[in-house]
Amino acid sequence: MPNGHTATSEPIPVLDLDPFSDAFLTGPDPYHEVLREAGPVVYLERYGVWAMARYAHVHEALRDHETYCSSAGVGISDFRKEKPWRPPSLLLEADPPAHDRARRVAARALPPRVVRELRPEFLRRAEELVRSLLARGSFDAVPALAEAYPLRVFGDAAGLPAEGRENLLAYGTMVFNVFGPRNRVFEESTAAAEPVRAWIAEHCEREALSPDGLGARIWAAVDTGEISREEAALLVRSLFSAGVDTTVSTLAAAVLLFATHPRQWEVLRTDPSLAGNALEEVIRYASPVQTFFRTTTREVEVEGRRIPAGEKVLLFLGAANRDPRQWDRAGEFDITRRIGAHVGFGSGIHNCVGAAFARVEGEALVSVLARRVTGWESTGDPIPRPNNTLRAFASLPVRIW
Ligand code: PQP
Repeated sequence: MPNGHTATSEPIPVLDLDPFSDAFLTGPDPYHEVLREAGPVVYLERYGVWAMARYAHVHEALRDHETYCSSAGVGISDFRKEKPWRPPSLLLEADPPAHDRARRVAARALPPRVVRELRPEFLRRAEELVRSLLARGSFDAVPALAEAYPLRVFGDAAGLPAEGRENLLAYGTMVFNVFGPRNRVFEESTAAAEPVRAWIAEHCEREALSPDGLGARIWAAVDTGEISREEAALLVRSLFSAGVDTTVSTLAAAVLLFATHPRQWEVLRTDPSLAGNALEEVIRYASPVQTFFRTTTREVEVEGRRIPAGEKVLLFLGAANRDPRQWDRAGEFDITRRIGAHVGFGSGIHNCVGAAFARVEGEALVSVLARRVTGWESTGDPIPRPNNTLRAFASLPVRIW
């Protein structure tokens, strides 16, 4: 339990808020404000975890990996007390020095040159997709755009066969739900992904991957003796866990924002070179990855509030990215703003290793949309899809012209 009032420690508000309830997950923004305004640190009594929602403290915790470690898991489950549901990720659920070796191998699979060289292919696929969507006029942007494009371009880049790659969706949805508590979405997505787990495991193997893709680039580190075969398969698993649901959520958020901010669309259409900044603003504003946990390795003080050692701390990236202490008009979607260092891709040693890939992938599609699509409208209610980590959508009916 948090400290009460003592001479050396500020009180920490105890909240009964459930950040994994359907209400919170499908409409987090007002709750984020409550969390930010409650104080630098709060205690969530329902789960027995601590939480931070202001930019400065989330940013500081992300950068202080020695105090706020990842090896006890970056979900609510404490790997020191509970058996992980799968062998821990060598990247995400690791601390230095083990983390750094895996990170080097992953980073080498996605160097700037490789990402740059993928852009023409991303643009071709984006053109192809947008042409077919314009011909349809009305469609559900979740399957038809937000899922279709990453499955195609990420699946191809990773080196996956066309057949079965949609399995990445159910797998990713489970991965991101399992960072949360055992609630309905945890249980349902775990059951839904059960039938695809064997396919995922098989496609982490070298023989299942094309010899020129990102998966093969990870496997190449086995030949140099840097990693074992088991480690290569686990790193490819990271690629599959991370590569699709994140960008699907980002593109769904982009569609909803464009459809509901016609003046912003007009600005982008007039100057498609703003596509990169527009995508960045979508990521700041929507924070497709909403939260991650860390675990304290020592007692730590945050503005005079004490968090004991060995505690789970929930970092609200999404709340931090709209902290009015950090941005003017933080709650406004403005594709022309100077965005600066949002934490949508994390920060510090665990910052997103796929960020450059995701940015080029997203920017290619947004720039093609900007050049081809005159306008958007919602033709039905957006249907959120509650997920314990992602801001996600089940359905976004739209019309484009
Ligand atoms: C947001 C790694 C990264 C990427 C893994 C894993 C899972 C998810 C993510 C989250 N991730 N962007 O399993 O190693």
